Amino acid sequence: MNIQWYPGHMEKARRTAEQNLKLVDVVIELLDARAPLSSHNPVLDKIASKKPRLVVFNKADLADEKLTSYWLKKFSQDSPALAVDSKSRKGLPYIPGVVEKMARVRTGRPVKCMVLGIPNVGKSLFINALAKRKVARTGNKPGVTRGQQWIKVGKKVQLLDTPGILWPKFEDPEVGFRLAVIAAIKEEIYSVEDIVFGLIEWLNKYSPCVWEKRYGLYSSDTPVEIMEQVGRKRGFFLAGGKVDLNRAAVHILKEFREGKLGFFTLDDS
Ligand SMILES: Nc1nc2c(ncn2[C@@H]2O[C@H](COP(=O)(O)OP(=O)(O)O)[C@@H](O)[C@H]2O)c(=O)[nH]1
Ligand SMILES: [Mg+2]
Repeated sequence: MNIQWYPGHMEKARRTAEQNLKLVDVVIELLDARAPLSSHNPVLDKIASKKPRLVVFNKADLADEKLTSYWLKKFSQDSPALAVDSKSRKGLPYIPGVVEKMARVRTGRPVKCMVLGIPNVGKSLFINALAKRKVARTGNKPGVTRGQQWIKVGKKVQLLDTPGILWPKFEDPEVGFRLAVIAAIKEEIYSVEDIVFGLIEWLNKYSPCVWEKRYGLYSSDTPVEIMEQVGRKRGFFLAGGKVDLNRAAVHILKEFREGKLGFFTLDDS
């Protein structure tokens, strides 16, 4: 599986982000708690190396708690790092205080922060949840935020929402796979069946009991057999009576992303 996605609008977004960096005191890098290593954009280390950086693991509600603690410890060796769930606002109240301290602005003007992260990591929801109103547009498809806008969080902090940015080449194919699983890559770029094939193999290795727990399957089988059994259980049939494997794959991926199979972190220690 070799997934690559770096369309022109992303290169443009990277250039804009690089220019706007001059205006900000702190960079808030939003990572996906389910893949904190794979969702880190190496380009940031080049364009934002001089700015204080706060690392925020978003979607912590969907990740493996133990691995979240493990990765937070690792990341906090380089910069402050914390985990949040923007949906329930868990962890968010700490953010303004942390960025104020990091910025050390003495003139009383608001601290300016830029929120950067891969597509669909939750930048817009994170900002809306912090601002406690719907100012940034959100969506469950990568590529919803196109322009840039400053948003006030209380009197002391201002945030800049940005479009998601990936990087020109995923050196490790596993990174492309993990980013596809967490929905950071546009669907048209990959085959859902291929991704789910890999996901089933991964789950068979790390948590083989999910199939029994969620779908009542009692034997551990090959990915195609599992897709087929899930399709049968859910009644996904093609004309002629064969199981609709594509529909089964789409269903499994959707349920995994919603946390219905459990809470997992794809980047292991
Ligand atoms: N479960 C969960 N879902 C989240 C969280 N943050 C964002 N989302 C969802 O992730 C999707 C993408 O969010 P959005 O803010 O548009 O991402 P952006 O592309 O980075 O701006 C939306 O469906 C959000 O509801 C979170 O902390 N937990
Ligand atoms: Mg957005």
